[in-house]
Amino acid sequence: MFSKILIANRGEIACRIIQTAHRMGIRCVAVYSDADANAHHVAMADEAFHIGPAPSSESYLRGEKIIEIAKRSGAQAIHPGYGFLSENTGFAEACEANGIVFIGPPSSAIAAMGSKSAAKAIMEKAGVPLVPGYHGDDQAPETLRAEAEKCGFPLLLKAVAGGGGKGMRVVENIGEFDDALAAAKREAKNAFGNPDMLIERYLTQPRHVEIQVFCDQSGNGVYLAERDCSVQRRHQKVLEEAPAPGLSEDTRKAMGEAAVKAAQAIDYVGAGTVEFLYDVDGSFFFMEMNTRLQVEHPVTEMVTGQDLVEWQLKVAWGEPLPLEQAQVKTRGHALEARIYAEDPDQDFLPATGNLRYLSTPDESAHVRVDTGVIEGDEISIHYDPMIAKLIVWDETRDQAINRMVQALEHYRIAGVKTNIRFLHALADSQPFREADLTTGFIDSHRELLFPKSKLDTHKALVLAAGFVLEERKSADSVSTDPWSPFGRRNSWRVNSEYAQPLQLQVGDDLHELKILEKDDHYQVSVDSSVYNLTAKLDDDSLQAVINGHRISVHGNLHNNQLVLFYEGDTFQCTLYRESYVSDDMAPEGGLTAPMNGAIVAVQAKVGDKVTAGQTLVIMEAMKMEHAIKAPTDGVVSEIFFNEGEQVSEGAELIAIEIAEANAEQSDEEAG
Ligand code: MV4
Repeated sequence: MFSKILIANRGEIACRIIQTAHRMGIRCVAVYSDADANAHHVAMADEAFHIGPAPSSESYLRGEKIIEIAKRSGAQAIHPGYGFLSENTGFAEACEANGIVFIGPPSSAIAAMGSKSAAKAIMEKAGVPLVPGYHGDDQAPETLRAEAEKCGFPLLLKAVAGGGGKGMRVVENIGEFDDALAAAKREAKNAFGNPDMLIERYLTQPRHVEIQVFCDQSGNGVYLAERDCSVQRRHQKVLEEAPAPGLSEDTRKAMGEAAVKAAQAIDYVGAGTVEFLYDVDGSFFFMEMNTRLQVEHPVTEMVTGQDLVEWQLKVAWGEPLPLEQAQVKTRGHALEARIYAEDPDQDFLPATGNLRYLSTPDESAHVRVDTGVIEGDEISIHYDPMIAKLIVWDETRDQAINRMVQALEHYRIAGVKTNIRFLHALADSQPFREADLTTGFIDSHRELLFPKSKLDTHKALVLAAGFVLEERKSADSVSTDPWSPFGRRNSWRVNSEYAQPLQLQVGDDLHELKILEKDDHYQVSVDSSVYNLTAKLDDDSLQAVINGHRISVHGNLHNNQLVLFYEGDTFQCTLYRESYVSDDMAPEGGLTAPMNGAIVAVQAKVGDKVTAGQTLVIMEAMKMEHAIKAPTDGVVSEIFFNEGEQVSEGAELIAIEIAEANAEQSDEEAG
């Protein structure tokens, strides 16, 4: 077996490969860009080499540099993961030429699947079912038109050089054909530099079912069950599962055998995936073959009990396949959800930012988390916005869905927008539970997938108040720093005579809460409603009872931003608190800091005329902003602190000459 390999990738897949390699006693060399110097895959590897700036084209796509590092470090093989160099014939060839094993198929097999029409010709010869249509070289418009009529409508024009859903056009009838063909050719020429088209009968409600295949270097091949990846959005997979619901044993076997034939037709070696369109009537047709380990391979691992990276390493080393076809068994059902940094409410715009709070579900025989990030990591613009893959397993599909729903509720992220809520709604939806799967799933069920919040606003606000009050209490009791704002109890302490104001902003709405502390509970008023609240915070977990209803939420308070997590949903608000400078605290004509804290903003300058109640200074203390307001009308005569400075409770912030004095003074001057 190899003793040292290089992983030419980053993120979760690099980590996943290192994990198996280490379990097998193989040393791992990582490579990293500027953006990944502190990445988890680098920390996990036995050694790592810097390869360039953040953009992939200057780092993870630099094949020659990576091969040079493999040689320099003594790595005998390169695992390309998925994406980047994984399906690059030139890179596979360069590895071969430099005496380094490319952990993947021979470059000729990658090349054979590069063109759609060539791939179809190979598959046709091997007896793999194809969607009826035309994939010939004669691209004369008359020929294509005649083939279209033979094929029937609706039909699909596909760019020979296209892939992943790019360069496709549906044609409903012969009257549309000539214009559609001309437009499709123009698009294909622009996008791929090749205008050639193939014609296929258009399946209106297909499912995406793919077969995991494996071949060794002696030409043996097996299939490891199938995956249903029908739930996609713009040709991006969202949820994947194994096995495919409702597939008959006969179809499974026929599809598996067709996939192995497809792989053997191109002298395949290693892990590959043959994608099929599966039609409602049980028929299936070759779509394309992916010549790499795929993102969704874990669902296959969960149902077969096999480690596909281990298989890849064994096959690349020259060992035979670990199992024969008859020994490949599946058990139960697995689902994978891809957790992305994106905003479902803004048409899934990719999101960036710092993962300032990250809490993942506990891993077990039922729950697996494949990720390459930890709390505090940055999700940057440079790479794929996938944060993690959440994989669950159980005996039945229904139980697996319950596991997924629960695990998504235990996946909590603050600092970066994610699709977790969307995934939760999707997995928990009736049509998904009923396995009503087609490639149009997300578009057909939009109304279910963007649900209303599970918490009503009042309840959420009361929970937010409970979280803030309890967090402050625990901070009080642990603080030993005399300068810590939490060490000073008097200014924030809620007491029975004094209704503590708390301002929470949710979106554009500012809510004013009043909190009274009673012997064993709080009374929280929101608008004209009053709620009895008891709350107990343990780390990030809040147990609250609101008017006799016990609710458990998790939360994260960062500066004055609070995020609460509840049943897969998040609730966000910003905390503000009015200062309560009372007459006895404020020296005559001036105002003082009500607590230890920092000056965030000074909103007046010397000589300004101010009116009572006008905000003059904003302080930040105890993770909240406090508006310090003028106690009287007057003129600012002196400002004692600048923005950014720390002040102690009681320190004078601003001196104000009160209005009457000012008026007298002017009179004198005038007189
Ligand atoms: C099709 C099809 C219907 N009929 N071919 C999209 C990606 C590309 N690899 C093939 N695709 C399709 N080919 C025929 N003859 C529908 C799709 C398709 C699709 C396929 C799999 C998963 C999601 C999809 C979403 C839209 C369209």
